[in-house]
Amino acid sequence: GDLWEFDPAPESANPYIDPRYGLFINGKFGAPKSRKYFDSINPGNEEKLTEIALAGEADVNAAYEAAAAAFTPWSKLPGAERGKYLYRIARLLQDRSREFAVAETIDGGKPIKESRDFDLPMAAAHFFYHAGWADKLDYVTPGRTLAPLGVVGQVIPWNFPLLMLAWKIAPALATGNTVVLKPAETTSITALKFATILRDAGLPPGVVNIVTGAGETGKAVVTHPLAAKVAFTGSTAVGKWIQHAIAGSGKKLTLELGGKAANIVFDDAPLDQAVEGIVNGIFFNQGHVCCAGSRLLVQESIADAVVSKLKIRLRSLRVGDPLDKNTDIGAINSKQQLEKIQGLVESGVSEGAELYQPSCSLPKKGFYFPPTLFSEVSQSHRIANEEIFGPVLSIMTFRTPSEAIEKANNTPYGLSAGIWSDKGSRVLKMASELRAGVVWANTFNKFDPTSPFGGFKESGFGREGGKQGLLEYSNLI
Ligand code: TXE
Repeated sequence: GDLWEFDPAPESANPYIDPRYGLFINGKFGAPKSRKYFDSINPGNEEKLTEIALAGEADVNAAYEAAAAAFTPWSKLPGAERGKYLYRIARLLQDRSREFAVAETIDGGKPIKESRDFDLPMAAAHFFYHAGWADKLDYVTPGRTLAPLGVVGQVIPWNFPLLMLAWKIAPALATGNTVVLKPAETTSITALKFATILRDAGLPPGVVNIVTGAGETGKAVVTHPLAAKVAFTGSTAVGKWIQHAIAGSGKKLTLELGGKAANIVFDDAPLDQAVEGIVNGIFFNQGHVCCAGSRLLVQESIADAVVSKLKIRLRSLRVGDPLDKNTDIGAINSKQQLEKIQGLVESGVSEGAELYQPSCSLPKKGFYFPPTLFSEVSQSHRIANEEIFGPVLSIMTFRTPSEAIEKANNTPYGLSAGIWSDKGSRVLKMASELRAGVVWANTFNKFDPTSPFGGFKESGFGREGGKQGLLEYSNLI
């Protein structure tokens, strides 16, 4: 830590990771006023990685004051100047992508091939895309322009730590806002490393402030009087709490919450391609994906064939060391999340669904869970209704398209869905009837900064990405 200015730090366990991280406020790292730190561990082997500052209310307040002071000069910069910073940030992320991918994988448990090939390139792509918008805000809605809101408070989850940061920070900066962001407590490292990129990009102090901690710190971020807007991605329970907590405050709010997406496979689908899509839909990132295809709805006539192909495919998935380039399923992010998955899987067995897990040897240390299928699932089972957020697929069948729609929509969530069919007219009709923010056809888990992402119903509201995402950070004038 060349950035460390206060407390003496212990020895580092990893060359990519500082032994202790402070808070990043007003362009500098510093000790929290609370003087408290918490341990961050590697979920792949349960070893301690680093110590992270626990921001209290006074720290969050200092971050907001820095962001408020930075707002006027930042928002008055010509858009092209703001764009230059975003381009620089994007290029620095590309330059350091290997280091960031390794840190993301050690800290969060996701396979290195995913952090290397997905998280890092997508995070850079979000900064490039929004860099291009910064001087074109007059073109978002012809005849009108976008005015920034002020300071935005952002709280993000642990499943795509750096990518969720990019989804939040890039549009906020492009539109001229300043930021106070809190990463999730189990995955703060890449956000803190990102602060060094901001410094290297020469971003003016206070434009982005990173405060770390758990729920109490999150509460202080979302309820702060200086927050003009709150953007949250996380559990539905916390999203609802935030909505109540800031009701009437005048803060703008976007929520991106949980999901229970249906992947719907018709008998005319290209089956092998569908099986790959189903596997990717539920096992990508250990199933820690809000839009994961966690319910498979398969047409009855092909159900046996699809289930047996899936079982064969599952036997070839490699579960284990997240840093191994061949790993398909890495570590579950935390002990708490592992226990949640185990509990829901037990409920599936006790409620009468049929469990399939290929035999695989899991590492002795670390949080691991094998790829899991449940067939004979009924709509009343907990595993058909609750977000498991793990590598567990619940399989149900349908006979007609209308039955598929009814079952797919039979959930309080509405984030995404997938349709597999050779028939274009069927795909279009289904897509118009599915109550989901994203509908994929003959593919799954495809993302792009140009495409707005967000939910229906209890999956939240507001869109991230595309030009709709810019409107969430602006007043249209
Ligand atoms: O989420 P939390 P948890 C779902 C998934 C998972 C479950 C629980 O089903 O199993 O939620 O995960 C911060 N005010 N998703 O408990 O608590 C917290 O510090 C403000 C789906 O980890 O919602 C973290 O930064 N902030 C989801 C962030 O909220 C608060 C991704 C998310 O943590 C807060 C994550 C409060 N009162 C979990 N309490 C998705 N949509 O992808 C906590 N936080």
